[in-house]
Amino acid sequence: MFEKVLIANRGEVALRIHRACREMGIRTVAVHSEADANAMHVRLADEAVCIGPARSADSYLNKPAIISAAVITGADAIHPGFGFLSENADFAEMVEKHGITFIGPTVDQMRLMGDKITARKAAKEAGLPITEGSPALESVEDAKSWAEKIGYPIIIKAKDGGGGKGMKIAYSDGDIEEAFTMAKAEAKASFPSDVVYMEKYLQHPRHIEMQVLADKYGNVVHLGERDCSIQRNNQKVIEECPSPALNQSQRHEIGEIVRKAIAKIGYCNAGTLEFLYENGKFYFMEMNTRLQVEHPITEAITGIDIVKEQIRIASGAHLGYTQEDIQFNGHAIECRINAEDPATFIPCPGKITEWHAPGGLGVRVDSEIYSGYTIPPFYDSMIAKLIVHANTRNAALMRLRRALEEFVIMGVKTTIPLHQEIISQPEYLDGQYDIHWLENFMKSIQNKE
Ligand code: MV4
Repeated sequence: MFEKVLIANRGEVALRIHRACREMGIRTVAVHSEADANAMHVRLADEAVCIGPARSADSYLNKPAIISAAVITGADAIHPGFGFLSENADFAEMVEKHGITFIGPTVDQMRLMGDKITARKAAKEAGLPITEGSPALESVEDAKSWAEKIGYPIIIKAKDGGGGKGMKIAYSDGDIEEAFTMAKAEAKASFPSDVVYMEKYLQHPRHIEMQVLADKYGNVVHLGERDCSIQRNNQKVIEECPSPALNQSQRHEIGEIVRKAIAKIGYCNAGTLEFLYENGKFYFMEMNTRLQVEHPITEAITGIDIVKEQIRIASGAHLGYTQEDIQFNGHAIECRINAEDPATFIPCPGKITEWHAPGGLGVRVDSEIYSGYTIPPFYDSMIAKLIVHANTRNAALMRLRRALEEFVIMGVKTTIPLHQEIISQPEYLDGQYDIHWLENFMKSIQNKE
């Protein structure tokens, strides 16, 4: 097992990784920007190294500075968390070249899944259900002929995309030229490559993702699904598991398909397969080769510590259990609490003058915040995750309502009132929502005012 792990991240996930390491008897190295010297995980880590100025590009994305910090402190592994360098294959390659273990899949697996065209090909060959799609599009004419073949509506996406940037929808032949040109221009501005491709566009899907764990010896388990359809601007807002849309046999069916596919691809460590789900069918979208923000709801219903498993797997341990050993207990829901105006989503950094987190049975709060902490304006506005777990979905909803009521955060605006609104809507209570529900709901309340 590793003796010392460097945590290449900030915020609540840095603290989450520190906690896993501590419980495994592993020493921790925090890295931080000049703006994060007072962060909780920096205080708790055994050692801390300042890696640069506030701007992420100068610190949390500064590969040589992070690797130097690992070398200087003698860390034998780096956990990248999520965001920042967590899916950067070049970084993982540099880490490994320095004789340090990257806690994640192999560099080749990261490259395969990072390119959406090769990821789709690998997924299809491994037996995953997928939308009709094209290879790289060469020209407007090429795009038109693929759209004819696939049938409208279609969506054009960037090969290096993900998270929604640069996607353009076309409903007919007349939309193609603009969609193709705009998608390519946005890809060129945002990503290393301006290559784009096309898929059949699904108009009212849910976003359902499957969590997997795989060791280096071909053992694979799935930890069930998470329904992440409650989102806005490609930012998830509330996630839950199990999905209200699936029954036990559908879960088992997609779970086995995913398990076989992951084994065939030879993927190792934790991963998430994102699907769109419409009319009872799954369609593979992309695979995230990292820990996800919403991993705690899966931990709640399975009892498995996903971060510890990532570390164990990276150190060469065997999974040590099979699919039959995984039990799904009850229902879990996560609310992402952001320091934002709940109506406009404009970030609201500043000093937390008062902080009281809810507690009690089945309540987990993952946050770096403490009373008197000042949220810096340079990073993501998520300041806490509230996770509730109970025997049934209804009991989890009641628990979530009371936990949100107990939460006290003073000094900055937060999205807590938005969460309270969402979870009192009949559609949410019935589990009747798709990926567009929240944006439509927000529009409807703005029109009333
Ligand atoms: C789609 C889609 C409909 N059909 N692909 C958005 C993020 C990126 N990962 C892929 N996305 C989508 N791809 C096809 N073929 C709709 C979306 C989409 C979406 C997906 C999941 C969660 C929220 C979303 C919001 C808008 C669009």
